[in-house]
Amino acid sequence: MPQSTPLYRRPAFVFGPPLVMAIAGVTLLIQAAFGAGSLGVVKQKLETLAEAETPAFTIRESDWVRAKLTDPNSVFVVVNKHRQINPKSFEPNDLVKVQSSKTLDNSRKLVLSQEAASALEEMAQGLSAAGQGKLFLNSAYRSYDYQAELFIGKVKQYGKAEALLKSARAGYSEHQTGLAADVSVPEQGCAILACFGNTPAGKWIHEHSWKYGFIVRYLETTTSTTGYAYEPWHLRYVGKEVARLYHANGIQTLEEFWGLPPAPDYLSATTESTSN
Ligand code: DAL
Ligand code: ZN
Repeated sequence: MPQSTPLYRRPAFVFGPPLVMAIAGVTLLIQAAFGAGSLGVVKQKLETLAEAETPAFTIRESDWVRAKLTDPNSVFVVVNKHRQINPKSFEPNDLVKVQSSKTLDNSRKLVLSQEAASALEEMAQGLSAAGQGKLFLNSAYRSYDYQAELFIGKVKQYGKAEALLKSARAGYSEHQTGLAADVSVPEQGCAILACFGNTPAGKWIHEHSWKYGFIVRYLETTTSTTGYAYEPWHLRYVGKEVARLYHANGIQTLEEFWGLPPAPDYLSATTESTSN
């Protein structure tokens, strides 16, 4: 009887067929997914998909959302030199003290609207985790009367023309909504100065604050739209969805985002006895 010999197969015979089938399967899947055979077309389809990930901000077409642009209780509210807060003496009803922590110094005991406060605390953690130091909260919610005092002080200090570039009149400051925060990182210097934008922390805030729902509201390039000089320290909480779309579409002002007219100057009817 012929002796049976042990069955020996070369690895190519053992692994070859499943490998070929797997490659064929993946190719078929790609073809099914993209409806094309050539790699060039697949690449083109992938590029188109990547482009589509820059989301269109159709949110601004929604009547429900647009109605909120004048609502000071909404994170969508737009306040500028044409858009006084209504009512002008508005006070948010959900102000909370921003929590001091290892990553955030709120020794001034300032308050913000609840959602903005939590977002700022979260951002301070992100900033510190990125090795950018401890966030200091310089200014947050400001009442109508306090804003009036600040504006008068700026006029005395700089003259009216310069004051108008630096400070809002009472009733026209985002700070009155409880959604704006002025921040610094004292160990890096330039607190509440334009050079803050060139510090590592200022750059980090410019690049990452959107992830927490903030925008840097007054850029170097946007004075002709907002009427204010560069303020790399002034963050406006707009909510994570708007901030994400704002960032993804390279938007520079809320006016542009919402399709509103530029507001470089107050309208001529604006007369505020407390803040002229
Ligand atoms: N400094 C900003 C413009 C404000 O006063 O609200
Ligand atoms: Zn500010």
